[in-house]
Amino acid sequence: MTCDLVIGDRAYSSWSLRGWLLFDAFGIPVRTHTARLYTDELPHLLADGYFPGRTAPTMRTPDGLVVPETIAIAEELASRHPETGIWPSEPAARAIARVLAAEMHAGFTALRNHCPMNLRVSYRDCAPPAEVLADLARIEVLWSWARERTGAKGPWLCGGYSAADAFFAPIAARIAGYNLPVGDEAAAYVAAHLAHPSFRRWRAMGLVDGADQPFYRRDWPQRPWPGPAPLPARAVEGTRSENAACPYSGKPVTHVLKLGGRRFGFCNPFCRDKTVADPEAWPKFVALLAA
Ligand SMILES: N[C@@H](CCC(=O)N[C@@H](CS)C(=O)NCC(=O)O)C(=O)O
Repeated sequence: MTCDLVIGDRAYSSWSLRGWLLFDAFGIPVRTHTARLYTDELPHLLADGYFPGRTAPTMRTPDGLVVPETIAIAEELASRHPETGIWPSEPAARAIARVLAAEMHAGFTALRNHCPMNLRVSYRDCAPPAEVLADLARIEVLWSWARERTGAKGPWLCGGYSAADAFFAPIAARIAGYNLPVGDEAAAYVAAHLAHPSFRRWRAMGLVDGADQPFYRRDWPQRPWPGPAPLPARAVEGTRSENAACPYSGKPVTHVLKLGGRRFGFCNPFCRDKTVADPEAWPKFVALLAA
């Protein structure tokens, strides 16, 4: 029994990223349906069984309940899958994680408007105005407060990875993508997000699932993406590969990549290309590589 989740372009839709992380980072299976933003794809998709959803993400549960609004998706998934730790089990940490997610859901519009999420580039300098710096300062206050109050020792805000972290993943992506000025503690938190396996998988898909959206283009000077460098894979012609079956579906190979002189095959171009974008993000491909 698997939920459906309507999402927008992975490179740009920050709310879709949050919604999807609430599944992938907690091991909950999901079937995604992608609609390209700034087209009529989203209303069309949502008209087909997702009433009253209007935005991405919108979830439909296996029993047919439609849940739009990311904060509601978090609550509903946490109720249905309490064992996954979407919210921390310790009461104070849980309350704090909820405060963080709620403030993120409601706020930081200056930062969100000046720096729309774009996982395809990183800018050296985006000339952040005072309102953006004020949003950043508030975010750092919340992050430090959460760590101090919950006694979090690891990379995440309230102990283990929780919905609070899923909600702030797109902010971490913006800090990385726009080189926004933050202190050491926040910078380490951003680095943890960029290295998180689910985030890497989402970004790898976002790098290859459609053309660039002109709305997000900025003329600021660019720099390399500051996250983990991907292994140097590239797409190649032909179907010759050392594996006969796609590592993801088990179907026959139709598309191939080359990595370290070896050829690996997949059953469709998207799965090949998302693997080229970040080979180490995909456990089944890593297993194939190690074989
Ligand atoms: N408050 C909503 C915001 C969702 C949202 O604004 N999603 C954007 C994509 S990131 C969207 O669907 N935009 C298309 C539209 O509004 O028509 C949530 O928490 O899920």
